[in-house]
Amino acid sequence: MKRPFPMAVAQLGPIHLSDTREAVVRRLVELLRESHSRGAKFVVFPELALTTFFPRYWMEDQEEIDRFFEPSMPTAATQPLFDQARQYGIGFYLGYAELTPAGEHFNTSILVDRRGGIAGRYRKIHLPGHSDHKPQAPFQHLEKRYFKVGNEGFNVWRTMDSLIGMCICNDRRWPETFRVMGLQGAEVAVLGYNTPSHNIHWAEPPHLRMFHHLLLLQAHAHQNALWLGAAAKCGAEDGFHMIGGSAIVSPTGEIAAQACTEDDEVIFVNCDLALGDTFRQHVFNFAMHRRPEHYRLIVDRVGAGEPLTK
Ligand code: CDV
Repeated sequence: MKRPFPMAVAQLGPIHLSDTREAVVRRLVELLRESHSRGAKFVVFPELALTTFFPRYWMEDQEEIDRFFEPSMPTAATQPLFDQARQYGIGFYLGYAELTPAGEHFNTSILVDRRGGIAGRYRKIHLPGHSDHKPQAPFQHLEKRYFKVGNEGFNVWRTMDSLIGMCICNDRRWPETFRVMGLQGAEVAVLGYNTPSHNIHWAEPPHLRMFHHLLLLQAHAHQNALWLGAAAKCGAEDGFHMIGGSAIVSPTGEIAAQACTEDDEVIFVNCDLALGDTFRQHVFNFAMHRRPEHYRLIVDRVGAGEPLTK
């Protein structure tokens, strides 16, 4: 029997330094309206969806840095998004920069249920980039400077008739992100990303950014038998270009929908969660086929200082 999970991914085009939160939220509400008109019951927005990708800028003044952070959620500026989503009966994933009451800074995402309640929170674990100033580089990637490493793990939430896991951007490059979700029975994994087209650390051919992005989504979705929704913020923000390629990937590993612009764009799939059940019962039946005790043998040999090569 089919188990429909109608999911939209709402890609964002550039957000410039001069754009206000209010203007950005109006764009998010418009994307929500289009998702609703296409039948979506859940929408995935990007990482740091309320501001420009500010880790590209070196800043020293903490007040200046904190202007990119949200001290609570919803804020006055984001309330219209929560209100409209509740009216439509749509849940969503939203990425933003979180400033806690204790003064900690995280790169965070939340799951908001169809009644407008916050059902889950994730704080980014795999922070990329550097913490020092690289004045010779064309731009900075200062996530290690502006954020603390997430301290709440990779969880899966039972909400909106599904089991949903969250991660953020660079987390999608690591197999353990999705395996930890898969081991908890995740049926859907969602993520937002800001992926600069150019690598400031080495002369990576630019086409590899999109190739690896899609390769990873497809492999993780299939190996963990889940639907995956990935939303980009993309295009040139004040001249700094980031890839698009927002996608919805099926547990078969196939791309069911993919954005074709670098602008605000909605893609939609009426995902059938039962398709994931099929893979979980057969090829990716973890209890039946996984042999962690054999991986343990290797870990023990490393611990005992034994050479691993024969
Ligand atoms: N925002 C990110 O986490 N970006 C990384 C870049 C730096 C490689 C990414 O994985 O897309």
